[in-house]
Amino acid sequence: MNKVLTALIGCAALLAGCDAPGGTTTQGKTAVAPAASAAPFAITEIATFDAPWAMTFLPDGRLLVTEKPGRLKLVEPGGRIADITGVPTVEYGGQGGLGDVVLHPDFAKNGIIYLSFAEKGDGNTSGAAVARGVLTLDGNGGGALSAMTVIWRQVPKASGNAHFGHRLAFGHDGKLWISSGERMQFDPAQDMASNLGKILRLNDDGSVPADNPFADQGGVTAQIWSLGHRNPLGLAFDAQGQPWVAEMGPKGGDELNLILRGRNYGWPKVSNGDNYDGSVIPDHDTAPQFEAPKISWTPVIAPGDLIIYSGSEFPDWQGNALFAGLASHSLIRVAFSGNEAREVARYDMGQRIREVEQGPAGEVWLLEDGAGARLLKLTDPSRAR
Ligand SMILES: [Ca+2]
Ligand SMILES: [Ca+2]
Repeated sequence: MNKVLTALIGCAALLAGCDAPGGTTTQGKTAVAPAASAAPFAITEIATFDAPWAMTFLPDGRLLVTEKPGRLKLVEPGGRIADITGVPTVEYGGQGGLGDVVLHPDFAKNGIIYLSFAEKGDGNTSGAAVARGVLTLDGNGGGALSAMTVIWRQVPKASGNAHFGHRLAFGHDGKLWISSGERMQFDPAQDMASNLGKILRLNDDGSVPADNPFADQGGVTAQIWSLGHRNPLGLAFDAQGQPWVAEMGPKGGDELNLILRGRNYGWPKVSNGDNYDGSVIPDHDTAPQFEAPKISWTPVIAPGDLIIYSGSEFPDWQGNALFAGLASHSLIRVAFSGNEAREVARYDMGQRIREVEQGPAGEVWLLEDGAGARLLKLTDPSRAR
């Protein structure tokens, strides 16, 4: 369709100023939603999908897009869509289904890709799993997966269909990092015999690196890099290789966390939000033994994804974090000063935003959420092309 929707809003039309530092601070910890910032980008609609969850770029500039019901799509930059066959069977429902897709760091040589998904267990249980296999493109615009093998599973599986997490990213260390949600079970996030509510670090084949903080304890404990997480849906590495995680809070208290080796981030013992039934969860400042978020948001932004931008299309954004905002219908930009972070812009996208990705030329790509969700490309309208 390639309809260009120029989304430039004159700064003068905004009472609250353009790109102003957002998030006035309340009680020294809670960022309040700032006024929407003027969007410095043009928006091009590329294609639409049924409940897309994630995307990643191939070296040739094409995109892989997952759809939660269990489909993997190959997308040309112009919008043509074809199917990739051989996707594992997924348990679709609620927040569960096909999740993330990432490439092996040596994909150009080995063709290996990774998928995360909700997997059915005994009775009415399910759990996140990660499989890897080889993607073969067929020359007709489509392709197939082969030798798909599950290399990781959540332990234990749980009932319900919430808080899988299951965001994947390769670190600068060449390791596969997985964000594992606590399945809305709360206490497993503090249980070292479970890998729920944790950030995990694995070798590319799913084995445990010998230098993990709890490697000598064996079992799933050895997979753990950090604990005390709720539903971490964004996972990205900064230029120094440090992992950052965006985490859905309960009623209030969405978090941006700098992930440090072996640390405990406190869920469900502390949160700057509270339970949905109104019962109080002590705030982070009452329990300094737990790592506090670098930003917490109340009202929530509902972060679905996170990247750290390094492109040339938007030079002013280099080194910034970009968040896909679900309930906030926004793209949120966060700037760093050392290891401190603050929201600097919030762009109203008018829809739930599920996923954000940086394109090959530094353009920013977004996936909306749900039925009929659009794939959008954001570019700088002032640049000649
Ligand atoms: Ca992605
Ligand atoms: Ca609280």
